[in-house]
Parts: sequence; C-alpha cells; structure tokens
Amino acid sequence: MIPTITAFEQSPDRGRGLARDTRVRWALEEVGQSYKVRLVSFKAMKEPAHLALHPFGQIPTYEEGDLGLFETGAIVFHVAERHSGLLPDEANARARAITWMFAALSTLEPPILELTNARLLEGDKSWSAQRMPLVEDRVRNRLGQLSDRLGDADWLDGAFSAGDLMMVSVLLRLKASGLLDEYPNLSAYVARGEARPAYKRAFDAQLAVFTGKSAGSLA
Ligand code: GTB
Repeated sequence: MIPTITAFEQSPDRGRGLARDTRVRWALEEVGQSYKVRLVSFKAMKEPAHLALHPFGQIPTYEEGDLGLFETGAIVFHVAERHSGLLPDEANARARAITWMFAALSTLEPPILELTNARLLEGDKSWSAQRMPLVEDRVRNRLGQLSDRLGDADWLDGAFSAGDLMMVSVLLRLKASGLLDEYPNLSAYVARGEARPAYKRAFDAQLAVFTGKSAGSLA
C-alpha cells in the first residue's frame, strides 16, 4: 500500500528542506517505498479533518490504510521497522540505532530549536543580545559532545541507520547559523548525509512543491 504524507502547501523556507516532511521523504526514499503527498495550508492544518490525524495541527502526517501517524520520530521508526535498510538486523545494534534516533530528537533538537526561535522570533527583543550567547552555548555543548563521540567515523554506529538519518536532519537546521562549521567532523557528517542519493531525491521532491517542477520522486 502506498502511504500518503502531508507537507506544507507554502513552506516558510521555500524549499530549503528544513520542514520536517523532508526527513520522512528521506526515510521513504532510503527504503525504496513510493509515497504520495497531500499539501496542506496553514488554515487546513488547524481544521478538524487534519486535527483528527495530527492533534497538534502540524505536518508531517503519515497515512497507510487504516493507520494514521504523526511525529517524525514515530513515522521514521515505523518506516524503518517495516522495511529493511534503516535499522540493523542484529538486536543490540538495532537498539543502539534507535537510541540515536531518540538522542537526535530529545537531546539535540530542543536546543537547536531554541536557537532558531531565539533568532527568528525573539531577535528584536531588548534582551535578545544578552540571551543569545547562552542559547548558542547550549547548542555548542551538545555539538561538542556529539563531535567527540563521532570522531572520524562516517556514521554514529557502524553503517548508516535511521539514527543517522534523524541526526543529520536535526543538524541541517544549523547550517545557516555557522555553528556547525566549528565542528569539522560534524559538518562532514552532515555533508555525507546530504550526498546520499535518497536524501537528494527527498530534497528535490520537497523543492519541486515550490518550483512547480516535477522532481521525479518515487510517487
Ligand atoms: N515534533 C513534531 C515532529 O517531529 O513531527 C514537530 C512537527 C512540526 O514542528 N511541524 C511544523 C509545523 O507543522 C513544520 S516542521 N508547523 C506549523 C504549526 O505548528 O502550526 C518545522 C519547520 C517549519 C518551518 C521551517 N522553515 O521554514 O524553515 C522549518 C521547520
């Protein structure tokens, strides 16, 4: 059964790949699962039909027959469980890859999101300049720890996994900030993720929503 995901009809980033449907598209592309996309407006996201799918009125969602999912962690995990290619078969390696998915979403993403909000939503506040170094240092703290753990390895734990997919997706949000450049091994790690053919297809497919050009994705 071909799943349907939702994505922004008009993304504020105009196709820079930062909206979270990109990571779901990427997972689907990695496992070779075709998918359909339903574009939703900001208004429609807050209406009952969409709220029945996503209680918080956000994208992305994932529908497959009777199953409706929200939260990118749950969606990517579901895709990785149902297909081969994103989680190792060996039980302990599989558990460690899942651990990295959680680490990306619950340890790295919150301070990165805080930085984005501080820059985009609070930059004009009188206290912003005073607070910014604190927010940046919270991100640096996590990046330093992640950088130490990654060392000169290509991926976080052996072969590329859903843990790397999620971690790279989260780190991509930092590209414009320059913070990632302070950790060359993390910049290279993110670049390795972006260089994967499946990522490129996912990126092109989300960009095509804004350029109006068909990206030749799996759907
Ligand atoms: N925890 C949820 C998940 O992982 O699925 C978070 C989902 C989420 O934040 N969705 C956002 C959304 O629907 C889109 S991705 N927002 C609308 C709303 O809450 O009303 C976040 C996002 C939006 C825009 C950019 N951008 O333009 O750069 C980047 C990321």
